Amino acid sequence: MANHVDAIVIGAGFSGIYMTYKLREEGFTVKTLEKAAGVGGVWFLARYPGARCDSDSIYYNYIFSEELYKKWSWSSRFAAQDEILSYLNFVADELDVKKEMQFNTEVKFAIWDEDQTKWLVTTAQGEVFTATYLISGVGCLSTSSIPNFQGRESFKGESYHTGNWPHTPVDLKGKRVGVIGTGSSGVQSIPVIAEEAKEVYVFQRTPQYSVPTRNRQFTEEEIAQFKEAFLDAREIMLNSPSGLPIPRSTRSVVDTPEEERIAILEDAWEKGGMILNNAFYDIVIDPKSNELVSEFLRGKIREKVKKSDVVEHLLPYYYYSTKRPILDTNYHDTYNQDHVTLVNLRQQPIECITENGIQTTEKEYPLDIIVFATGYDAMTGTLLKLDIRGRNGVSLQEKWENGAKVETYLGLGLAGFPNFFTITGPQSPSVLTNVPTAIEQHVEWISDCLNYLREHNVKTIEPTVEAEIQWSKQCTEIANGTLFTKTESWYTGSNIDGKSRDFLIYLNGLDNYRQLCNEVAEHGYKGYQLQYEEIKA
Ligand code: NA7
Repeated sequence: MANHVDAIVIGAGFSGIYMTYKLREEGFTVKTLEKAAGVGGVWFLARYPGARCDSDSIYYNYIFSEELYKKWSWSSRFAAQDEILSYLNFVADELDVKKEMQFNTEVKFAIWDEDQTKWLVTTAQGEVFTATYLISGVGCLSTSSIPNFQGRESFKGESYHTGNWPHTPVDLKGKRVGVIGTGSSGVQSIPVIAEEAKEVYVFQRTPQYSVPTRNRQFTEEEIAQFKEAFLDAREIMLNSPSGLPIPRSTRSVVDTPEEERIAILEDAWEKGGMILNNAFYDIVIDPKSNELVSEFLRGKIREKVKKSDVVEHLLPYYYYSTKRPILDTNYHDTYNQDHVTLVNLRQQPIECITENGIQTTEKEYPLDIIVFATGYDAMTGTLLKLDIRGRNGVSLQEKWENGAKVETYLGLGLAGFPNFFTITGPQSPSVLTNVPTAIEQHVEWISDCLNYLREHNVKTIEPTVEAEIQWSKQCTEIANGTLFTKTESWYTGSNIDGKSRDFLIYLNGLDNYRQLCNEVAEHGYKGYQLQYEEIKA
């Protein structure tokens, strides 16, 4: 049948590229549908000034192929967006997967056809595809969010969201730029915007902890060393909780004598990157431990910010690391510059956006450009937008009660949605790991699963309701034993007005998770129900 394939993959980011390749190599026919004009996923879209990855670049890549790894060389410790996008294009070309991909193609509906046991996928352009399997590679942070500020449409200047930045340069020279939001995107972009703009106004709702990236260019010798050490590093990454070559810490903050604790924190601070938040095991478990680390980081902000009337507004009070840990280059130092103004929205909330700029309860800030660094409808936003309908026409919105009751099995599958898989779906380790490593684990597990189904003449696979309930309960219980659930963040969904609060990340580490997934497969897909083909005599 025309337009029928074994598997449709939605999205051509890190997940979609590898999933497409893996299935094609296993002899399945694949069609990958991507809304954007090229590969890259979030790295295609989030081109804001200063956009950079927060995992060391030598680990922020595919590790399934030694040959592929050794063909690419990162220029610096933390790669900028354009280099990551070049890398993803390089991989897609090396693996020759673009021929399976259709760009500028937005999936609108995916409906399970009970009689024909296949998915009917309709695009915004009106094309219809059918597939035995449907695989989501839409990522956890792909639906950008702009809060519903009154009067937004009336603004006469330019406005951009960091997650959907124009592909042509934005001229900031001589402009008055307002940035709303101080998450990773705001913290990365503000110092770079301040280098060009005439005036910068940062509209901050929550002050942030931040650790320096200590970004630097690699030498030829270092690059050769990384390639030499690849196999060892991969082994540790595959068996670590974070997917990075950082072993599980056994050190408690409170139980470490003060002098030693400070020395560890200072060392992590000097090294930069994600070392500090992984230095102790109880930072996000024990409030006392958390406070000691939080205070250490507040001390660093006090040292950096020279303006005494500004620094007090920049001191964070939430539990460190319960919002996504932030890495920066000169973020807090930026507030020492006279053309940079901090607006504390806790004291003067935004009332509305006017045709000239931003009106708070205290005054109007005239602006030429507004940058919305206001984040994403994370974890579930994109999936819920897709309109996926499983058995009996039940939509994902209905199943998840519009996000109020999100349940999955392993973050990989959904009861009532046969032959549907979610790469880094809700309730998998996803964003609390080095995401490419988590993606590889899911892609390989899904590919093995499809092979098993083919070999065993299985027509459909889907989780049982019981397995889903148990898994969701387990994820919630683990999360409730931490401080994550006590903070307003995109991890909990509280960044989106009206979104239900839920913590949708499996927190026991990628190493334990990998083992659980392997056990499920080894036991003939325990927790799933399988429907077999009728074998004709
Ligand atoms: P984040 O981390 O969700 O940050 C969004 C920021 O926008 C954050 O400072 C929010 O303040 C602020 N925000 C959101 N809504 C509002 C309203 N209504 N008013 C004022 N300020 C608001 O998104 P990012 O893009 O920075 O980072 C997301 C991930 O992308 C990042 O972790 C990387 O993995 C890549 P709040 O803290 O909620 O008070």
